[in-house]
Amino acid sequence: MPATSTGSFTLLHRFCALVVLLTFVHISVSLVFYVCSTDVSTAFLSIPKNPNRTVATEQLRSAEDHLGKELELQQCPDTSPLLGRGREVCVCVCPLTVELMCVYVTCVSVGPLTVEFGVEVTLQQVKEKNPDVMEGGWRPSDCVSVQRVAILIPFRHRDEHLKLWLHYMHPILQRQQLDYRVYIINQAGERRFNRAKLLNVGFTEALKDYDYNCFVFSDVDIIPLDDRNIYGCFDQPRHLSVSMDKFRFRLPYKQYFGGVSSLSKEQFLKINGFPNNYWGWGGEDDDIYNRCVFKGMTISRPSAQIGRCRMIKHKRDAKNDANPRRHSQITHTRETMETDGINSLTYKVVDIKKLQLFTNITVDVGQP
Ligand code: UDH
Ligand code: MN
Repeated sequence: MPATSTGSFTLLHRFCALVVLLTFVHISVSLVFYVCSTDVSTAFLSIPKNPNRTVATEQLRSAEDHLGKELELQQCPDTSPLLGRGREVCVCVCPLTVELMCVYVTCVSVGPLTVEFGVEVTLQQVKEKNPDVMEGGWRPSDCVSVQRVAILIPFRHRDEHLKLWLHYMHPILQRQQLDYRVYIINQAGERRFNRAKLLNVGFTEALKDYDYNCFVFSDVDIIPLDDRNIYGCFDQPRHLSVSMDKFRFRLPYKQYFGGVSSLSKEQFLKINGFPNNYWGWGGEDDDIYNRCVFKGMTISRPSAQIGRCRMIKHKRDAKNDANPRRHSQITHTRETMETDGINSLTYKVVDIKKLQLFTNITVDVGQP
């Protein structure tokens, strides 16, 4: 080959290599810009794990019949894409603010949900802010939630706390894409309070309304600080209020199961529900913990970070003094759980009111 044609071939070869290199750089830069302009947490973390699974509930079937057309909604994603936003922020880092040098992405946590208890809220305001909440709850309209949750709150004379609870919780529960309803189980009269028995009543009464497969048991004064703390059910009974301000964001003791917990219908029935014989404050949560362990289950918990929550500061209520029998009672759970529980529950419903933000069940649970 003549020397001149070898020279032009080398030149052409170099030119082509340069074009390929420039193309590669162009694609890489475009890719980086694309990633940076996307909400990274949404793009990478929220992809449904089960996009092809579909479920048709009875409600959907009747809607189908009614409309006379095929209607099939997908199951909601395992992880709601609406959670955790505003806290985990991913930004593109461009050294010397030169955009072309924008080479890596960093994610920073910008703090928990703001939960303040000094605020004045009215039920009217909560209704206006949650127009889609009806009959005490909500369900997603664009997917079918596998979690059909009854949220049960033992209650008496805590109206101020209830307003705050509804104000903070309705938006969170909707973002969690739960099919849920809230039940306030209000103890009638002024006799000694019985938290666990009220929750047994809530379980029984809620099941008359709907085919719930999950039950969340929550004190009226506890609010989570992270919406990724799912108010649903898991493979094992779940303790949700694991990291409370009142206990300096730690578990007070390893077996602690108080505050907010959840059990599937199956798990609840396996332990014969909750004890009915803990009158006054304390011990019933330890008894429920014992029941779970004696039936071969373990306690599932969110991380200390996700499980952060706050309790409204308050004094001990009237007729809810510490139960002096509690220490002795929890040593006998193994025997008592078989005969004291959902299988021995008796009560009298005084009144049921189906309101927009919750269902109120007033009940006479008797006395010790
Ligand atoms: N509850 C009521 N009304 C009552 C008693 C209890 O609604 O009269 C419900 C309510 O949902 C409450 C839950 O039962 O959140 C548990 O009761 P609690 O809040 O009294 O329990 P806690 O573990 O006990 O918060 C703290 C005792 C107060 C000690 C004060 C010391 N500073
Ligand atoms: Mn409390």
